[in-house]
Amino acid sequence: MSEAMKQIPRWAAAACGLVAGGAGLAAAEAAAVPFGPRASPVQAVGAATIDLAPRPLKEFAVAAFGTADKAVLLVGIGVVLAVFAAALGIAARGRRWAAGAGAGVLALVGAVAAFTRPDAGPLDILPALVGGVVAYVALVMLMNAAGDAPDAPQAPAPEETAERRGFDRRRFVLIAGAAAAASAAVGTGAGVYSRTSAGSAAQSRDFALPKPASPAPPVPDGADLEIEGLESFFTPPGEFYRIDTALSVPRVDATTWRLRVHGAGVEEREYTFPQLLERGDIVERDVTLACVSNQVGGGYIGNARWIGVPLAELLREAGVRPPSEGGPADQLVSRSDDGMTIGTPVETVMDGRDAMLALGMNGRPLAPEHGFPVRMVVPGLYGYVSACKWITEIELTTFDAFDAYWVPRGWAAKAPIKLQSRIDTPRDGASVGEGGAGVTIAGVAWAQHVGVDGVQVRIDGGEWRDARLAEEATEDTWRQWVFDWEDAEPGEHTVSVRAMGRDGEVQTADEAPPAPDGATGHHTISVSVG
Ligand SMILES: Nc1nc2c(c(=O)[nH]1)N[C@H]1C(S)=C(S)[C@@H](COP(=O)(O)O)O[C@H]1N2
Ligand SMILES: [Mo]
Repeated sequence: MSEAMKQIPRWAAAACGLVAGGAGLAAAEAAAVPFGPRASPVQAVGAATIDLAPRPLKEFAVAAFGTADKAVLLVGIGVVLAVFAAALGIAARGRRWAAGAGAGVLALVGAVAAFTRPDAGPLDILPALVGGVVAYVALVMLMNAAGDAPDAPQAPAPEETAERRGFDRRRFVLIAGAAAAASAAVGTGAGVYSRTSAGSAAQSRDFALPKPASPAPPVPDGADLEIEGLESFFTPPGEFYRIDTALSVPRVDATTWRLRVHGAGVEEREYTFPQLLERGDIVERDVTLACVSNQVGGGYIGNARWIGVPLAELLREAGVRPPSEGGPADQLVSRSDDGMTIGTPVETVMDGRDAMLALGMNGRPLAPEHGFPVRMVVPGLYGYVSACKWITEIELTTFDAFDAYWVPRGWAAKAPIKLQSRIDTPRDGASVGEGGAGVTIAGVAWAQHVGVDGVQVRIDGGEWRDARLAEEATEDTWRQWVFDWEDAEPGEHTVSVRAMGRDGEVQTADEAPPAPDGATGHHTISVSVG
């Protein structure tokens, strides 16, 4: 008696595993619907992977995949899951206990990931458990239906059993196909439902932004040079970079949202969203946000018009004094709906700059991915030490007493934005200036809350030559510049840029990576002049 007569072919067993894994996944997604997208075991495992990943891996992911890093992670989890499920199907031939053990492992991984999320409740383990049970039951039923003999692989099966159980390829493909289709329908339905109806019911973004008591200073005409290939002064909303650890965008209900302010030297307060909207001290400001992970020449920087509550005012109301006035707290820790923690110096937030609790961006309520309903914005500090999205809590504490999320992961606790400049046009590697005409080189420079006073360009390591600066909007925004390269000779050239801060700093040539507190070096491109 051959193995094949009591066990189905390996490919069919692998297919059973895949289909059963898919059924478990679909069931888990459906079971997660009442808890919101974050309770999905896949999301939880992804989020846990992000938190556990060592810094070099995260840097690699951001550098290699940019904002698609999360999609790549989810696909990776899917591939691992598929390989595991297929192997499980093969292992379960004639050994149903293996099906149970494998499904149990998957359920456990999902449940542990869900339960250890900072925003998790005990019920969040349910979807993973449901998924595990469904995967097990589906695998056993599929293999039985396919004619695999359970639990008797060693002893040769009697003749008639083998005949009765003979593997029918056509019937198997039909059954497995139907099961796969049903899982796909349930899984897709659950995903669509939690992203649309459930998600949008929980938050309404159609409210009117308040009129600012203090409008943004007008942007001078000459602030935007309007040169082709040069990023516009205001980053187009759809192009504003997005960086966060949230695998699915938190959907926060503004009607039940609260901001709790508490900690050392504070009279504890709670604010509702309408209370913030109705305040009389709303400000509107243009601020250029930058990410510490931005490489020299990179695009994790954007300029927007923000409207919100002046943070220093709100803190003073609650009795907060900065350390320079004897306040006991030197660190403001903001917490978000998804558990992120961000630490900001209290002194910086209260030194007179336009730190705010932003309610709107570019004349509209915040988009969900940019922190709806409320986020922090502090001119001059990298996002990971200032720009908490989906903020729900502000705690006054000390840098000694608490490390925010990124600090134990190797990033600096304090991180002012570094003086930087970027060449936007021409692009690195471009062929330019055909026919001996001059070449327009243009870009942006930034030194938030200091101001940019000069930009210089250097061709082929020669003399630094002054670029022409666009009008300055404010010292909290980036500044465009242009250099007319009239004496461009045909051939290959390198072009570098550096900026000068209003405080006299000259942008360093020393190259440093983004970690631990921001990249330095000159943005340098190669061009070929025709
Ligand atoms: N809740 C939360 N807020 C966050 C982050 C995050 O991961 N979670 N990332 C920070 C980082 S690193 C940056 S650079 C900015 C980016 O803001 P944006 O996505 O709106 O451009 O948000 C900050 N706020
Ligand atoms: Mo960032």
